[in-house]
Order: sequence, then structure tokens, then C-alpha cells
Amino acid sequence: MKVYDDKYIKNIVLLGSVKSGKTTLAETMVFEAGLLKRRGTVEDKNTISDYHEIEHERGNSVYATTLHTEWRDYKINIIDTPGLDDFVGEIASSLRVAETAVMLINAQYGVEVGTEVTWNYLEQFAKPRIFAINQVDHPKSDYFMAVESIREQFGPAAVVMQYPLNEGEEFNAIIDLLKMTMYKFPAEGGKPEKLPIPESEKERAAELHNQLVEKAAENDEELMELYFDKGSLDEDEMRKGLKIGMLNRDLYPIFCLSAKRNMGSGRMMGFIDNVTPSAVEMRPEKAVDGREIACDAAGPAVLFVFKTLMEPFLGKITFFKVCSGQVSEGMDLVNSATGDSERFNQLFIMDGKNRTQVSKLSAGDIGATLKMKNTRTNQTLHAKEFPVELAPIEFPEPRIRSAVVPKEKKDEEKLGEALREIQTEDPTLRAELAPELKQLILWGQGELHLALVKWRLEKIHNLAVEFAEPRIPYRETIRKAANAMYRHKKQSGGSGQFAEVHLRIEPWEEGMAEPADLTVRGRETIDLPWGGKLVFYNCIVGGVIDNRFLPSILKGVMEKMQEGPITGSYVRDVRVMVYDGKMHAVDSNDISFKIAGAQAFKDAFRNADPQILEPLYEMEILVPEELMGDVMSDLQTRRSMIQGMESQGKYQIIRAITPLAEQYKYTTALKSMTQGRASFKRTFKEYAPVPYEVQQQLAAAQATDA
Ligand SMILES: Nc1nc2c(ncn2[C@@H]2O[C@H](COP(=O)(O)OP(=O)(O)OP(=O)(O)O)[C@@H](O)[C@H]2O)c(=O)[nH]1
Ligand SMILES: [Mg+2]
Repeated sequence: MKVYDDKYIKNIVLLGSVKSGKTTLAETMVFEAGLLKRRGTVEDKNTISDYHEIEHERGNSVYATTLHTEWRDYKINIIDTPGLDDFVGEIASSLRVAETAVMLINAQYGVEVGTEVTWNYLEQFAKPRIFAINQVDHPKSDYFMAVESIREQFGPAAVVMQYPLNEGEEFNAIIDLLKMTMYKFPAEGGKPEKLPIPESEKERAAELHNQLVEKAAENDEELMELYFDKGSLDEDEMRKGLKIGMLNRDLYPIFCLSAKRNMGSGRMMGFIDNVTPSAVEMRPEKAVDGREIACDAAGPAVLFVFKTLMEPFLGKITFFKVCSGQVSEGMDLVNSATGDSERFNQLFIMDGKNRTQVSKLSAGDIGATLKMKNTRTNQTLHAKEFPVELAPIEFPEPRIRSAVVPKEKKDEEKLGEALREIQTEDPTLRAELAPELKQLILWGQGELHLALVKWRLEKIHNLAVEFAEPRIPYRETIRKAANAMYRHKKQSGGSGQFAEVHLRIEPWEEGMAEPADLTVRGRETIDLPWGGKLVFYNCIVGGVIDNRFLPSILKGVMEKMQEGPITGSYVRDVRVMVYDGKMHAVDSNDISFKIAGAQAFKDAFRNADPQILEPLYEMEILVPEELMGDVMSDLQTRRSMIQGMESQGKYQIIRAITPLAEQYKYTTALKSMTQGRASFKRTFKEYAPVPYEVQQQLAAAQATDA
């Protein structure tokens, strides 16, 4: 395999909504370059990119896949990402290492929902971008509608580079506004014939050409002057202006494609070669300590690990970008997070599941290695003498949760281990054992995301599991004050047990006054790990209980705080005043006071008008205008409080506060309500009292459980 100089390597990421044609385009780009004899299709389940069984089962990409093509003197590394926003982690990590994003837009629909998440990452990582309007051969294709939708959503920086001729089923030519040429394709696609622009199109082409020239000139003073002098720019001058504009992210060229018929990909690859920036031309990488790491093959070796994947038979594959220096076979680099040395026994270029072994990879390139045990996604590997940690990717928080149970109880431990491993591959996933819920909870981005985890557990880890409805982490508190006393007394042979505790409990709130009618001799404020507070007062007078027993009473109280008397949930926001009691010179001990404290607390709690609290989440739902009504009425059935609405282009953003208990499988419900055209995110807001009926139901359910 030819070794490419860093200036001749371009890394692109294909982004875009589900079924816009990313995988088909990737395949076409490799085929068109002559690196593939037969072009695979998504339908035939034989593309380079969608090589996982689950991708064949679903007909969607699920993983981001790296592959490469070679066009003229350049190597173009392509990362084909899944369009489903369940796999946003794959999108973010791919974007992090590519220089240019190619955003595919389906010519039938224009900009679809979900792009704003991707867009935020593009902005965060400051990446140049190209739009590619694909499927212009589709009978329902509407190219200029799609152009308008891009402009509406992303502003005037988007500028038309090309447009289709005979759009729809008859599509066979592209008018290119940079070259002012018509590319006419043979019926089977591939290499076009270059022809003059037909008379009928001249006027429109000239007008769009001028817009493009102006846009290219805008980015550079010298070009601006040239443009004023000559009234135009030549091709090279335009390329220069386009490149500066793209690097400043003030210009997004729009291309036109039929990936399926192999029409237009060659021209776009030519543009990627000649105009889109290479890693050398990009802003240097930022290190956590603020240093800048320039892409320089002669610099110290610095690699960023953007992805790891466990494959059956192969084991773990570690994907990285060489950000500086070179990596060669047999080299040792240090992991900045662990301080451990990692050896590169073999180096590969990955094209889907195919590996090509190489001896060396240089700055600006993307590669992979095997058997790297202790390195995870988002970590930096560096030369020993050049310690550095590159800015990691901030992955989005999980949006949904489910309980996961092994079909066989004996697999519990194995399941925990497998999930730990899957989490190291996928930072958008979280698994935690929730002791209060007595469930293993899996957090992810959507039901499909979790379905993929299940699939991996079954196929790769040989573990049969089931998903179950996760319990809700309720809390308990009280609404009024109550007193209770408890005497613990036991006479069983030898020494007995004796303790008597009188206490009062009250609802606690920030800034409340100290108890007025009691003598406060000590106070301990405990920030509860599950949220809220417990304030514990020693109000004992006359030494009726020794100071040394107070910690035992608190222990007893804490025990009950961890298992609330109504539903067994955690208790929060109460204060407890121990104000009286009795002890016995011989029989009193720690355990007796703990028991008495716990029981007194429990009795008082029951009389203090207990209240169950539930977690509320702030939801933000992006939905096409015409579907807003359906989504709103569904929200109302979920005990939501609508906070407001705001329009964004053709979309509405609905903000609502909804109890977690009403959100089980919401992503699926939303998908089916909107045919997948809406997206949502949510963040925890607060705990709030459940309505009376819900409290009755929960208390009754607990009573039958017990
Ligand atoms: N008519 C037409 N169909 C296309 C074109 N490109 C892709 N398709 C079809 O669109 C469907 C989806 O194509 P994919 O390449 O899987 O799309 P994708 O963007 O990778 O989809 P996800 O991986 O699910 O996000 C397939 O049936 C393709 O054959 C095109 O240019 N024209
Ligand atoms: Mg795909």
C-alpha cells in the first residue's frame, strides 16, 4: 500500500439522517476509484461499511465504519456513520478525527430532524463541512427545495456548487458552477463526459456561478480586490477562496449526487482532494493543559483513540488518529490516562472488516491496532518523552434507561463484567447496579441503542438477557412534625438490652430556624448521597442519654432513611431532634440505642404525613410543526406540564416537565407518533410530590409486596 504524505491525506466523515445514502456513497467512492470490482448495495447486505450482522438484520448502519479510497494522488479516509441518533456516540467520535464533514441531505425531504445535534458537535470541534444532496435520481427529488431547507436551517454560508439536470428518474447530468461545465453520465454512472453548459441552462448557471464567486471572494482581501478589478475569479482563485471560507466555517459548498447510480461522487472526491483542508491545514489539536499540538509528521508521536470495538474472533480493535509524529510496528507509546506503556504489535488500515497491514502511519492518518488491553475510547497515547493529553470528546448524557436481567441467575456476575467491557467501548452507555431499586439499570441513547447492547451480550458474550421496566427511584419525605418514643428492652439470660429514645421529626427546608422549644446541644447536617438533607439534633437535657449513644441513634435513623417506611425508597429532607430518653447503667449499649432510634424514627415518620416524591425531568422535544398536536396530547397523558413552545424553521421545540415514571419507552413512542421525524433530550430537574392517587397506588403496591 502506498504511503501518503500528510498533505495528501484527507479524512472525511459522512453524516446525515437515516437512509440518506451514506453507506451507499461510501461504497460508490471506493468503487469509483477502482478499489472494488463489484459495488455492494445495502439491499444485498454486501457493502464494505455495513458488515455487521445486526446491520444486515436492521438495514441500517449501527456502527461508524472506517474505510478509505484513493482519488488521484490523495488518500481519502472515510468514516461512514449511522444516521440513527441512538448512535450519537459513534457520530461524535468520528467527527472528532475527521477534518471535513460531508452532510448528506435526502433530496426528497431536505434537512431532516436530528441534524442540530450533529451540528453542535461540528461547531464544538470547529470542523469545515460540505453538503451533499443525494438521491436526485429519485422521482420525488426536489433539489432546490433541499437547498432552501439547508439555508433556512444553517444560514447563508451554504452556497450551491452544483445542480442536477433532468432531476428525478431521468437524472443524468450535473451542472458544475466552479468549472462551469456540464458532467453528463452514461446510464450505468461512473466517468462523465465533460460538455459545455446547454443554452437553456446558461442564464441560471451564470447567476449561480456569480453567487459562488462572490462567496469565494468574500473570505480574503486579496481575492476581493481581484474580484472587483476583474469582475470575476479564475478556478484556482475560487478554490483558494473556497478553502479559506471552509476553514473559517463561513462557507459550506452544496454538491449534488446520486450515490446509487454512481453519478457525482468523482467530482466531489476531486473537490475533497483539491479544496477541503488536510489535517496539516487545520487548527492544531488542543491539549487539556492548553498546549497546541500541530499535525506534523516530524513531531513527537501523539495519537488519539476515537473508537474501540470488540469483534468475535479478533478481539478488541483500537482505532486511532495520528495527530502528530508517526507510529510504526513494534513501537511503545504511553497512555496518558493510565501511565501504562502500550505496544503496537501490528498496524492496520481498516476497510470495514478487511484489514491491510502497514508498517507505519503518519500524522494526519487514521489506523487501527489489535490487542491493546488497557486503552479506551477518548484516551491519548504519546511518545514517552512527550507527555500530553488531548482534549477528550464530551459525550452526551444517556436519555433512557431500562432494567436488564440475565435469563439465568447464575449469569449475574458475568453480566456485570460484560457490561463493564461494553461501556469501555461506548461512552454514551452507562450500567449501574441500583441497590435501592434492586435492579441492574442500563442507561443509553434510545431503545435501539439498548437493543444493540442486548444483541452484543447475546452474540459476543454468550449471555441471554431480558429487559424489564426499570423501577422508579422514588423518595420519601414528611409534611408535618410528629413525635415518637420507643423503648427497646430485652432480658435474655446474662446482660440485657435497654434503650429508650424520644424524638421529634420535622420537614427540613433550607434556611429554617433552629427548633425554638428545645435546647440544642449538638447538630449534625448530613448531605445525603441520594439528594436532600438530614439534620440530626442532640437536644438531650440532664444527661438522660449519654453523648456516646447519640451516634448509635443516628445510625438507627439512617438505616430507616435508606429504606423509607412507605415504599422502601430513600428518605430526604427531614430533621430529627432527640430530646429525651432513658438508659440503664448495665444493659444499655450501642445496638440497643440503634434499634430504639430506628423504631422511634419509623413510628414518628408514619405520623408525620409522609409524602412520596418522584423525579421530574425537563424534556425538550423537536417536532415538525404539523405533528405538534399529537406530541402535545400524548404529553398530557403523561402528567406533563408544558412549559412553552418555540418555533425553529419548520420545527417546533416543545418544553415540558414530565415525571420519569411516565417516560418508559418514550423514544419508541415518539418515533411511532412522528415516523421518526422528532427528537428529544431530557435532563433531571427535581424531586416533587406525587399526586394523591399515585401515592395511594404506590403505598398499596408496597403493602402487597411486603
Ligand atoms: N434512489 C436512490 N436511492 C438511494 C441513493 N442512495 C442510497 N439510496 C437508497 O437509500 C437507502 C438507504 O441507503 P443507505 O446507504 O443505507 O443510507 P444510510 O444513510 O447509510 O442509512 P443509515 O445507515 O441507516 O443511516 C437504500 O435503499 C439505498 O439503496 C440514491 O442516490 N438514489
Ligand atoms: Mg448507513
